[in-house]
Amino acid sequence: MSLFTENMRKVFEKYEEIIATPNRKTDFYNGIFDRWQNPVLTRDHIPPFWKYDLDEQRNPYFMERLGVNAVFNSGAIYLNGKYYLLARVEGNDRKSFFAVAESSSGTEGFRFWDRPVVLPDTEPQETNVYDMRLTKHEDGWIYGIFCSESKDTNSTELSAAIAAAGIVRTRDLVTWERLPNLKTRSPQQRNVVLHPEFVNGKYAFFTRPQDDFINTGSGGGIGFALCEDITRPEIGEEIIVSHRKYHTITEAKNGAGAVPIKTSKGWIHIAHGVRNTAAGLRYVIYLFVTALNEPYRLIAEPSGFLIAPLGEERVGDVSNVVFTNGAIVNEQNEVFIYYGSSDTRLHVATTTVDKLLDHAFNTPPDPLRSADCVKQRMELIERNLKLMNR
Ligand code: BGC
Ligand code: BMA
Repeated sequence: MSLFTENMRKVFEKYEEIIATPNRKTDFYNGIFDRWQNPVLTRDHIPPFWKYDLDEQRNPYFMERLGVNAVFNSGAIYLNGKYYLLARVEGNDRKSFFAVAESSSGTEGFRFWDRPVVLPDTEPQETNVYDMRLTKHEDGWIYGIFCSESKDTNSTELSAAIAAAGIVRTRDLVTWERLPNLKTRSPQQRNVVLHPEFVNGKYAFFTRPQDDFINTGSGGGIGFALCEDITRPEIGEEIIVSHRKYHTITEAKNGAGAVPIKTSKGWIHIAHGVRNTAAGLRYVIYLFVTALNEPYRLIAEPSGFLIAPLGEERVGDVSNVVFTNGAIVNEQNEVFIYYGSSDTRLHVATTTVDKLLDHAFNTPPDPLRSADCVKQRMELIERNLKLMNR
């Protein structure tokens, strides 16, 4: 066997091994959700034929020609009993693209389809695309809303960029129709999510109005706005649903994550909050609930984070980050929250709709000051001490 053939065999073997690796819950416990041992997608899940030239003449050393650096923040959708992830795949060249991976369990065995998604290239100034949210809309389409990033040519700074919300739709995750980017009053838009139902007969978007590419400036908060015509997408005033707050997990910014989950008690939102630290931005995942008939009206926001970076999740290309843009609920009301860690890999946390609602309505809101937080905790401790006969 030639060295080429031998190396190719090894690479394909390792790839199959990775996909076949069973996953199991870790012993992490907080009663709210379970963490799993292995990430569900990593760069090692990328099919070797996306990276290597398999032609021995052209690639005698069996080298990677187009490496993949990371697989992380993924949209998610449940179709015909299968779990689909619309992953953010980042090449060694730092550009991201989208690809569909499929599993029958939701916690393991995710395999990418043979070809990544080829988006219609309708925005000539667009440099990068990432973080797609997949919405199964009541109009019958599956929409993908993603960040469409372009260079800010009005700035002299090389890295200045503009983020807008790109929109595509599909019936099968194979053929994608691209609509114009969303027009909003805010100069920057990231983390836009399409609500799955019409609100007052209109398309409804969760947004994140922002003044600057990184800093929210005077803007910020998770917004909400209506749109008349999705094929000429434009929104007017954005009202704030979940605010940024001083000295909380959302102080620097926050943004919608997974598509809202409909329950008997309201819409569950799984979002992210960011604070700034001496070590850079820290991203955590938090949860809030909005009213069933008024999905823009906050009815519960338990204090603190739901998921924060832990152990190995803390380290990666952009350390101290967990980020979600996709969750799935199956027929058993089990919830699969897919979250990227440190812009490097994708994990799953599992729970149930009932547990998330219990957490949402029975964890008290953040009282915003240490003194009040101690009071809140003392009530819990005193009640428990009585139960413990102390
Ligand atoms: C990166 C994103 C990041 C954003 C803001 C983009 O260029 O690709 O991952 O969220 O900058 O930092
Ligand atoms: C953002 C997101 C994510 C990323 C995070 C941390 O603003 O849009 O893509 O995970 O920053 O880099």
